[in-house]
Amino acid sequence: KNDASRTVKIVLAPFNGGQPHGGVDLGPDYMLKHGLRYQIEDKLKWKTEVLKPLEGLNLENLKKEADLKEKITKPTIKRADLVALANKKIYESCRDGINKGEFQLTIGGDHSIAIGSVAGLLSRHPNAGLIWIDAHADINTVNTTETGNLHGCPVSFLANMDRKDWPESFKWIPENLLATDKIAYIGLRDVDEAEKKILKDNNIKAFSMYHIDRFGINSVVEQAIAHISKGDKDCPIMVSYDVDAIDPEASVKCTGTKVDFGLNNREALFLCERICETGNVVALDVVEVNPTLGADEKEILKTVAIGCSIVRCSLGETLL
Ligand code: 4U7
Ligand code: MN
Ligand code: MN
Ligand code: MN
Repeated sequence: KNDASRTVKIVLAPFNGGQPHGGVDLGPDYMLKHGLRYQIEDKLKWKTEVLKPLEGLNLENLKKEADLKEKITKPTIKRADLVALANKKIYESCRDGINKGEFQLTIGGDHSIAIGSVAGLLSRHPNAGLIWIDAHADINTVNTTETGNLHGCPVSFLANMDRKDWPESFKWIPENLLATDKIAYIGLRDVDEAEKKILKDNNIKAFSMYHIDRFGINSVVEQAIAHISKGDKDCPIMVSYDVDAIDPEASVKCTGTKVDFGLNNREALFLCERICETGNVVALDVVEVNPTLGADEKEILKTVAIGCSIVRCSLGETLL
């Protein structure tokens, strides 16, 4: 439970190496400049502390070096060692830098950073369930990815899929971290064929936009919570929120892999409110905010603002 300490540890993960675009590393800066910390402290009365696990890494240099090398070697997954290194740092921060009862908020960065944040959370709460809110399933393995972009693969690493084919640099990820029956997806609408097979073969609970239209967002989130909690009313919950789950026309134009016909703004925030209402949310990622992909200030502001709203609603702002 989010107990009396009411402290949010904000883990900054300004990382863009899991996908091709620059700019997604500016997500944390923009959200903080939008007043996120003030909103959490003054409006919601939580204490905040900031952790910077990637400080001291020269990410842009390391990326250039990796890209130069990979021009020749053409590996099937891109910048693997860099993604592994950054995530190991995020993992260690989330594992060691956060105390019992404190809320883990990780701000990306591209979605590959969830390898570190979720692994860190699970090292402190091994029975936690994971709700993955996204247009995409992000469960490609090192063998199925067509793009080679590791932000499309984090769930496969967390669930230990195809481990024998992982680069050595990822082997710090604990083996029995996340069971596939502790995952529930919400918002899916762009899933690769190979990913569909993985979801099916592993019987993974996945609610697409179809299910939201069919049953309504309330029923979907209820089913997702029930599925990952497995009858434990105190089961810790982690939410990994990719803003591309939200409809581009509704608010999220500044993200690297936009997909039409997503969650509307109320559905997007209702999810956070309902999950918060359980009293069991222990961690949240907000990822894939890319302020450089906006056509104008207004588009940037809309995406950044809903990113901040996701955080506040997850901390209970709108619950009476
Ligand atoms: B995101 C994709 F092929 N599936 O693997 C891939 F469509 O974190 C997209 O959800 C991944 O934004 C999107 O590259 C990753 C593609
Ligand atoms: Mn996505
Ligand atoms: Mn994602
Ligand atoms: Mn995306």
